[in-house]
Amino acid sequence: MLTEINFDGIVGPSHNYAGLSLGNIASANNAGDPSFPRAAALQGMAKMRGNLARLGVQGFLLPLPRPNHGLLDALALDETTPPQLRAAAWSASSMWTANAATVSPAPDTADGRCHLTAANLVTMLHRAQEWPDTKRQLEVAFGDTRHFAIHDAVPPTFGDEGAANHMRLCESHETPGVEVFVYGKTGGRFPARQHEQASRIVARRHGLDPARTVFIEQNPDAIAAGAFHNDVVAVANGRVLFTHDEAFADQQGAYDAIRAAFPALEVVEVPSSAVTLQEAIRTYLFNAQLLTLPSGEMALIVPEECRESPSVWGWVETMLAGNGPIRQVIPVDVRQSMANGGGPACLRLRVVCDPATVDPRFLLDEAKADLIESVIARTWPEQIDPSDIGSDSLAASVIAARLALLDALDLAQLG
Ligand code: SUG
Repeated sequence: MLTEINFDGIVGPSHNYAGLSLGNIASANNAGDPSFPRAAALQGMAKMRGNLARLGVQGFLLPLPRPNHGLLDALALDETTPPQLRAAAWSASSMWTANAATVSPAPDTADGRCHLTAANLVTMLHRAQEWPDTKRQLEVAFGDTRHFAIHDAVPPTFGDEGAANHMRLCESHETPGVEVFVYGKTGGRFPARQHEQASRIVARRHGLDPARTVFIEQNPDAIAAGAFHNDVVAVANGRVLFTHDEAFADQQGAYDAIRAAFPALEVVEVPSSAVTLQEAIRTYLFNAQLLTLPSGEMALIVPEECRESPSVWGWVETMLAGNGPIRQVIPVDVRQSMANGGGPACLRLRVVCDPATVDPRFLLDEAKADLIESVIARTWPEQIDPSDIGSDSLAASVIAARLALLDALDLAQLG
């Protein structure tokens, strides 16, 4: 039985606010603030527990090794080096697993396996270091080569940000779906992180049927407003595309192109007159997990920030009073991640597969959630101030914390 499993990134012990992501408004606004890694990781665990209870299945991926000594050496740091360069090697950004890889489920691919391409994330230094370690972890979690194929990242300079710019529409997970790749064009005030050719390379590698593959341009105004990934302004699940009306360069053209490949498409569009692009980006209404519950109803898992916004919550209440496909809206507290521009959807990688084919060490149950939380509570730093980045004592404690988690989960091989 193929089912969708959300693999959430466990927030790493070096989680901090270094302002590393140009074009990510939250990251810029919170640069230099103290961070709270333990609280951050526990917020992520609470979200996972909620979805485990709702869906009966939940996966996770582990933090990558930080500080990254290979990167620190390569940067030849000295006292003249800007602090952001050092901070890059300390970033816990692998928590946003929507950027770990692009995933094409088995029914969509030519060889009938689920294909994953690690995202190169080349636009940002702190993210470009992720993919070799990410790929190593994917090869363990999805190591059964009868069911999975794991690819290297797309070569530079074609920026690829993984599932954050990829949506899948389907009638059921057992049947072929339509995969939608959203890319940006350079030239605006902020970087366009997803290159069209990267998306096309991923689609070809995965053996997707061109008749069921759609390529769409992001709205340059959305990128300029802070939608550095398409999943900040749109999310899809089943037959439903939930989107802001300024998400795509040609909004109607985008709907027409998707509908040509997927006639059952249902669009839930939020007009700018109800929620401005700026408010959508501030609250991350669209960086939501759109879930199909066992009852068949759809639920939207949104950040708490949405409930506090009169315009966003007003739209939500009006939407719920109607008879659209989204029947529940559930706020969750992921404020520590949000302060770096990562909402509920950034924190998860969706993999449609048979859970029995996944390495069980990456699947969560209540007992394992207790275990992970106890390691986090015992070993994750409570607070990191920007001036701590680079200190030997902090390095020792974040390295030890991660290794304690790997040990507890019998995954020391990733050390
Ligand atoms: O790549 N933030 C991440 C947020 C990623 C969100 N993911 C999705 N939308 N799918 C990024 O910009 C901030 C790190 C810092 O500034 O310290 C950061 O990397």
